[in-house]
Amino acid sequence: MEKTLVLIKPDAVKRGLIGKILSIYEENGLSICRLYKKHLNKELLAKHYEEHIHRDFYPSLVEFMLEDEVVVVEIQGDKAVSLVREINGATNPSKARPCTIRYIYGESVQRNVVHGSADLEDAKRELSIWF
Ligand code: IDP
Ligand code: MG
Repeated sequence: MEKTLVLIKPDAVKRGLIGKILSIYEENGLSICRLYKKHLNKELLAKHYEEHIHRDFYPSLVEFMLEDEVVVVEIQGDKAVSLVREINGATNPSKARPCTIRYIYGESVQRNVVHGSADLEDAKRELSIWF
C-alpha cells in the first residue's frame, strides 16, 4: 500500500468539483485517508513547489493557487502514487488522455484542477508538509 498527496486546486474548488473529483479516485479503488480545506500562503507553496520556484511560470502559478482555498487530500492504495498520476492525466489538459480528470475538467496547463505527487519520494516529502 502506498500513500500519496492530492491537492484539489482553486479552479476546481470554485467550480464546485470537489465531490466529483474525489469520486473518481474512489471509483478507481483508492481510499481517501485524510483531507482538509485550506487557504494557502506563499511560504507553504514555496515548500511544496520548491523545484519550480525559479521557473518563469512560478509567480503566475502562485497567484492562481491563492485564488481560493484548496482541498488537501491523503490518498492510499495499491500503487497509489502512479495510479493518481494516471487518473489526473498530463499536465496540459489538451494532451491528457480522455477520461482523466485534467482532460475532463482542466482549462489550461496552469488551471489543471489537481496536483498529484510525482513519485514515492515526493509523496513522502509532500505529505510531511501538508499533514
Ligand atoms: P504536474 O502538476 O503535472 O506535476 P509540474 O510540471 O510539476 O506538473 O508543474 C506544476 C504545476 O505548475 C502544474 O500542474 C501547472 O499548474 C503549473 N504549470 C506547469 N507548467 C506550466 C506552464 O508552462 N505554464 C503555466 N503553468 C504551468
Ligand atoms: Mg509536478
